[in-house]
Amino acid sequence: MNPYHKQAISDLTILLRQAIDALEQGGPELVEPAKELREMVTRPPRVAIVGRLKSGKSTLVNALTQHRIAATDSLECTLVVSMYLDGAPARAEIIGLDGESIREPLGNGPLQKLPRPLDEIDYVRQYLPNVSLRQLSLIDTPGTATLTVENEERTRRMLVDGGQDTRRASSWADCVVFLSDSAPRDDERTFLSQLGMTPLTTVGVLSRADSFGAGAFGQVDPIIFAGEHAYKIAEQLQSVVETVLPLSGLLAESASVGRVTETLARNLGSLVMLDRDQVLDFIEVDDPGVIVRGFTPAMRDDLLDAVGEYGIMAGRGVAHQSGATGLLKWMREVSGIEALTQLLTGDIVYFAILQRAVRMLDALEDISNNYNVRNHVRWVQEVILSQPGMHFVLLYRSYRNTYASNPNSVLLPALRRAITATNPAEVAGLTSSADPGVVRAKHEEELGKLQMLAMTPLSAAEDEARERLIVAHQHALRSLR
Ligand SMILES: Nc1nc2c(ncn2[C@@H]2O[C@H](COP(=O)(O)OP(=O)(O)O)[C@@H](O)[C@H]2O)c(=O)[nH]1
Ligand SMILES: [Mg+2]
Repeated sequence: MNPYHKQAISDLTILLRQAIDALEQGGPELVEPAKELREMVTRPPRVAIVGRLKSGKSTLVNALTQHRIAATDSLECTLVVSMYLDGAPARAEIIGLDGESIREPLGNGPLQKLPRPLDEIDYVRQYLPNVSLRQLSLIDTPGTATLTVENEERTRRMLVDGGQDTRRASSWADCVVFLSDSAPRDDERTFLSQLGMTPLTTVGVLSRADSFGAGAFGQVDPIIFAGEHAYKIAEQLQSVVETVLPLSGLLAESASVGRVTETLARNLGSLVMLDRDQVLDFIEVDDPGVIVRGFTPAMRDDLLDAVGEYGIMAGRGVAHQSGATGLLKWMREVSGIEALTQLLTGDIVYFAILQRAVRMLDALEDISNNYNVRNHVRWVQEVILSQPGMHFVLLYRSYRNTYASNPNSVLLPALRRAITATNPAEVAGLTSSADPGVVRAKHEEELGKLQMLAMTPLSAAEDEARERLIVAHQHALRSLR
């Protein structure tokens, strides 16, 4: 992450905490909301993983945490919303719709059974001492837009309805990973737009890349093909995501959770001399020993479970040549998990922090509707909104609101630039090495355009965005002097 953004995160967190401390002073009714908000702004940012049933969400959770914590088979545990957080001892808290919480110790693997009937459960919180979760906690969802309406309902209850409920602020997601193994459908786009995110806080993933197109035995490498196709999906999702990355969650998970042993690599390597048709036969015949002497069906199933058809076809050469170490390295690289991890631990963390700061402003607005505490909350709002440290939060709020009101607004590129900029030149869309005179002229030009926009019909969100941008350019101009 950019060091400038790192500093901004810690400054902003202090500011928000001070506001929450002040909020709490307003009376006993504000103690609970303050507690929720405090938890929200101090915990690690949280990414929600969404997508259809079987798009590879839970597999990705395991790959990201390098631990088999999320169930991926057809257990009932895959049907609930699960939150994964850093914490010891490893345990699950099953939260009922009645608010009651049941605690279960967690062994080495995923939660096996639910202590209550599925329809009585709100969500599950799972704690695990885990370095990745310390940076970014996760919400795994049972799926959207599937044939199973209940899954969709559970997911929506957490992310859409729950996302509007201030009493659940500490459970809110700050950014989203959207998995899809084909072109996204209209209902998925609608669902994504209801999450209140922006392209800066939403990452698209073309999942199951290893079986994309014609798969492991087709003419072209499925992962490379998926990489090319990802651009098309990114175009279709233009107002929702900025990038779509191809990912083989299966290869990533197996490489991350210790499934690749020397024995497995040796078995895989022993297939190196087969041609394409023989590999197909090897996968399909009852007894693979007739193709490769000594190979049992159990050994083959183990290989298929760990690396899939693509891993067998494309990974056997690597396994033969460089053993388990080389195979692991190859799996991490081709799976796409390194690129995704880099993205999720990069600047998106900063945008997630801006997102949640905006959500805190939303929450304050919501709480201020309570007549008894209105004056106190209004005062807190006024104080926080007047802080110079809120500049980027307010820009981001304009960006989010402008997206919601008009996803094609001409103001969006400028807003994005102003939010992501780390120096005055970038606010104007130039690089930091640009000549100060040129930078100044560009700012003047942008200001002129913004002034002209006042003559055209704008939505309320765009109107506010226009004003914020004027402030941003003026601010940048001043700091050039
Ligand atoms: N070939 C292949 N299979 C995958 C991949 N990701 C997940 N799967 C398999 O698809 C099934 C469903 O995955 P899961 O992560 O549970 O999907 P979820 O319903 O979205 O959580 C499991 O059997 C996984 O092993 C992938 O990238 N490639
Ligand atoms: Mg799942």
